[in-house]
Amino acid sequence: MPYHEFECSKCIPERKKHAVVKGPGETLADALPLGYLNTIPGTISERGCAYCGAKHVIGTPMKDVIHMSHGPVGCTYDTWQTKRYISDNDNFQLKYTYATDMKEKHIVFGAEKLLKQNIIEAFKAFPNIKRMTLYQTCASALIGDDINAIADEVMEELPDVDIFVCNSPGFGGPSQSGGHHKINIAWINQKVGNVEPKITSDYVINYVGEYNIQGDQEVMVDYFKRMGIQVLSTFTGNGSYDDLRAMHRAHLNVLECARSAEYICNELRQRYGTPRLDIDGFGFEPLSASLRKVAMFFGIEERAEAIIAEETARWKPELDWYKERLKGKRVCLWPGGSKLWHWAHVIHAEMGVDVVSVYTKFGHQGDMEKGIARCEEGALAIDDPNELEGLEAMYNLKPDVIFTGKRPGEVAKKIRVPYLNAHAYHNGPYKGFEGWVRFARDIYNAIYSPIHKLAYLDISKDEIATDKGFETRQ
Ligand code: CFM
Repeated sequence: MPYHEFECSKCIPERKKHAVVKGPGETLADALPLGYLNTIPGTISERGCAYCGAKHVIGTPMKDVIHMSHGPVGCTYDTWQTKRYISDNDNFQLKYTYATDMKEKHIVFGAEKLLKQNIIEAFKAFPNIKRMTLYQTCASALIGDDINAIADEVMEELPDVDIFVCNSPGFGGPSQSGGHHKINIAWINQKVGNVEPKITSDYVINYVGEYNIQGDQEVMVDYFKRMGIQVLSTFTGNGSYDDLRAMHRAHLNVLECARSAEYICNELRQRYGTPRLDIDGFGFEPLSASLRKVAMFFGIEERAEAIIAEETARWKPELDWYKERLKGKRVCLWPGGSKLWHWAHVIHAEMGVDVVSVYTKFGHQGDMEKGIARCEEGALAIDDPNELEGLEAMYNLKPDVIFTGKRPGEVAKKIRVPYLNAHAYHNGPYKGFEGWVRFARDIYNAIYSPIHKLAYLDISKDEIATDKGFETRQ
């Protein structure tokens, strides 16, 4: 499997081993792109930082919590702008964002007083909310503010509140993935085991590594409920702080995104003996297999079969309608982490598209290994690409659509490549049987939308767009 050298990155020799082309009959052992390394200075990586991974990916989907960043106000920006992890409490966690707003003078004189004042002010402003997560940022970590001590002080003064402290400043890992790890471990160390839940079923799970993007969690929890399973907590989409303190009482951890949340599952297994079962909510076959696996664990197979039969009968004809029209379309599958392997094979098998490239911004080599194993021969696999590499790949591969985030997505639009939001989705949820059809519909609309014709229209000329292309106005 030859490494692929980008023309635009010839001047950055460190990039040489970060991309490969999947050759015919080659084994993954021949060459895997390097991965999960420190970002190379000068490549203008599009990764997030370890604070972002901890707070914006895993912390803030928790719904009944004030999420406070101790740092400059800009660090909270993502909360409002780019995330779509909705919740059934009127999206409290998405509506507000909190920062201590550190300035230069705090760097000189310290910001612990400022932090305490902010915490108390936030609890006063929202008297119904008694839980808080507190995040270290680069600025407050560098000056050595002791946020644990302040949290303890406040909890002593206000006995009805509970505060979780996350020490994952931006520089604390090669990418957001380092932050995932830190918050997983911090949560189990500080909070799990502190609350005793009410058990209402013989079958009790934690649903882990699921962030309720546009309602994914609600779709999946509905299946579990129909099977008679109690979902004790969701780590963390639409999840409740106190439910997540009771994770130790589940019989099984059902793990969706292994990239971001396998750490807590592994710890729960070690400390409490709870088994981990990896599942996949994307795609009819993987989802059916997942429901079967969960059911098999509890010996309730017939309940899973009933749901699979009902949902497949309802949604499969629609999926096939889209598959017919998407066959052979060329796709670049360019998400952040685990979606390259969650999606690569199943979109080919169930929607007929060909995956001509996979990339991951912060995945580990194991993620890349799975992604490459599941995409088409000849596909280009890239670790932590920069904008110019992405552009070069699109010019060479000429995809019909790319699945990626909104920043690279805007770049794609500029060269008239349709893009679909792989992170926050367009019209999600994408999980579940219905969700998978929604995904297919979004792909179909992205590729066939007449808007692309208009995008090519040069309004300085006297042209109109028609079904057959462009014609001169009469
Ligand atoms: Fe897991 Fe995620 Fe992902 Fe991820 Fe993410 Fe995300 Fe993603 Mo954006 S936890 S690794 S850090 S599936 S936020 S919900 S879409 S890059 S592929």
